[in-house]
Amino acid sequence: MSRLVVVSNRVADPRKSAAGGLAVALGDALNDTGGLWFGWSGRIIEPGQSEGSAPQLQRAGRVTLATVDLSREDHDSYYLGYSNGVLWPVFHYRLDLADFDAGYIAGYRRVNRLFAQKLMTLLHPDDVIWVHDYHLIPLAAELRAMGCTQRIGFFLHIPLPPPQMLAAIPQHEWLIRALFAYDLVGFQSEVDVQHFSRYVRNEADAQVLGEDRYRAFGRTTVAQAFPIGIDVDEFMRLSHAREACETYDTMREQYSRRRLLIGVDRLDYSKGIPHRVRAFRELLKHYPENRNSATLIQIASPTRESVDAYADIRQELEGLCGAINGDYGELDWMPVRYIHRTVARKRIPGLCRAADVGLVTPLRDGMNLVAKEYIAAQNPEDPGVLVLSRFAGAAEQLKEALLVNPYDVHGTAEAIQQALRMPLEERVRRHQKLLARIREHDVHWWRRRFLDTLAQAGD
Ligand code: GDG
Repeated sequence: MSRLVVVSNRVADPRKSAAGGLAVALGDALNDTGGLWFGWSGRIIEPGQSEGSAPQLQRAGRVTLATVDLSREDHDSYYLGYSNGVLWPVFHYRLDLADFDAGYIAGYRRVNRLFAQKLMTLLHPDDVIWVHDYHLIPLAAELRAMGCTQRIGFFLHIPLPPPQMLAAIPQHEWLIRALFAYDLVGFQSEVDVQHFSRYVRNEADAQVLGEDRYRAFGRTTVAQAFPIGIDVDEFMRLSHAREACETYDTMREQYSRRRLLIGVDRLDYSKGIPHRVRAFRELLKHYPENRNSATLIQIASPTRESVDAYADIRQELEGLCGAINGDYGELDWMPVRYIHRTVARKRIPGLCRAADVGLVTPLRDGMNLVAKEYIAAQNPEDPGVLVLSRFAGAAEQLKEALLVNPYDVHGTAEAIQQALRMPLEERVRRHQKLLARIREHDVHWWRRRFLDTLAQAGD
C-alpha cells in the first residue's frame, strides 16, 4: 500500500480532538497506512536568527509531522500578502478587497519552492501526495520541476470564481497552468468545477477529453467536485459529552421563555456577519413579537488580524451590534450577544442544540462546515431550523434548509421569521433529510472518494 503524504499550510497533531474535523479525517487517512503530514511550523524566524535547514520531524502515533519555519519576509509576502491579500479575496469574489501588491508573488513562489525542496528529501518512490488549498497551488509544478513523478492531487477548500474574476489576478494564467501539474484537482462544488472548465476552455484552449479530463499546457488533469463533510459520529459524541450538555442546559435555562439564534464563524468578511446582523435588526423592526424575545448569539472567532480588511469588518460589526442593543435592548434583555473570541470546541454542539435557528449566511463560502455541524447537533425530535446562504457550497447539498440570498437583508429576515414559526412536524421532516445527507457524505466518504479517484487518475 502506498504511503500518504498530506501537505497543507499548517499541520496539526491528529490525536488532539481540538484540531477539528478536517485534522481528524486527514489523521485517520494517514493512520491507515502510516503517513507524513508536511507544512509550516507556525514559527517565524526574525532577521538575524538562523533557519534550520532540514524539516523538523515529530512522531504523532503512526503519523510523522514534518514542519519548516518561515522567515518574517516570506511569511508576510506568501501568507499575509499573496495568499490572504490576493487569493482569498479574489476567490471569494471580492476584487474590491484585493491588494495586488507586485511584491507578494515572489514570496509566494519562494515558499512553494522551499516547501518542494524540503519535501523532496522526505519522499519515497511510491508515495501518494495530497496538497491542500490556495496557499500551495504551484507546489506540484515545483515538485515536478525537481523530478517528482509520484501521483499528486490537489483540493481547493475555497471557491473558484468565474473566469472574468479570476482574470483580475495578474498571474491568473500561471496559477491555472500550475493546476495541470496535478493528476487530480478537487473542488468543493459543481459551480467551482464549471468555472474551472469555462476558464480552461476559453483562456487556455483546453480540450475536454470526457470523464472530467482536461488537456492543456501539454498535460492532462482530472477535475471534479468532492464536497467536504464533517465527522458526524464524532460531532454527535461531542454533543452528548459533559461540556456540551452543560452549555445546552445553561443556555436553555437563561433563555427559557425566549428564542435563540446562533452564528458561529471566523470573523471573516466572506461570512456575511454584518449582513446577518442587519437581517436580525430587520426582523425586530418588522415583527415586534420578537422584541424582548429573539436573541442572536454571534461567535466571531478572531482571525488574520494583521490584514487591514479584517480590522475594518471588526469595527463595522461592533458598531452594528452596539446600535441594535441600544435601539432595542431592555434592562433585562439584549438582542445581540456578540463574542469576539474563540469558544472551546467542546461547547459548540451544546450552543447549536440550544438554538432554535442556525444562521449560516456567508456571502461566499467553499463549503461551510458550521451548517453541517448545526444539523448534527440537533435533537431529532425537536430540531432547530438552518437558514443557509445560497452562496455557500453547502447549499448544493442541503436543499431542505431555508435557502437565502444574504445580500437581500429583508428576504433573510423573512426567512428567519419563517424558521422561528415553523411547525414541529415540518422541522422534523426537513431535519431527517438533512441529517441523512450529511451522514451519507461525511468527511470519511470525502477523503475515500478523493483518494480512490486520485489512485485511478492519470492511468
Ligand atoms: C475553509 C473554507 C470549508 C468557528 N468558530 C469557532 C470554531 N469554529 C469552527 C467551526 C468549523 C470551523 O471552525 C469553520 O469551518 P468553515 O467550513 O465554516 O470555514 P473556514 O474556516 O473558512 O474553512 C470552508 C472549509 O475550509 C473546509 O473545507 O468548508 O468553506 O472557507 O468547524 O465549528 N471552533 C471553535 N471555536 C470557535 O470560536 N473551537
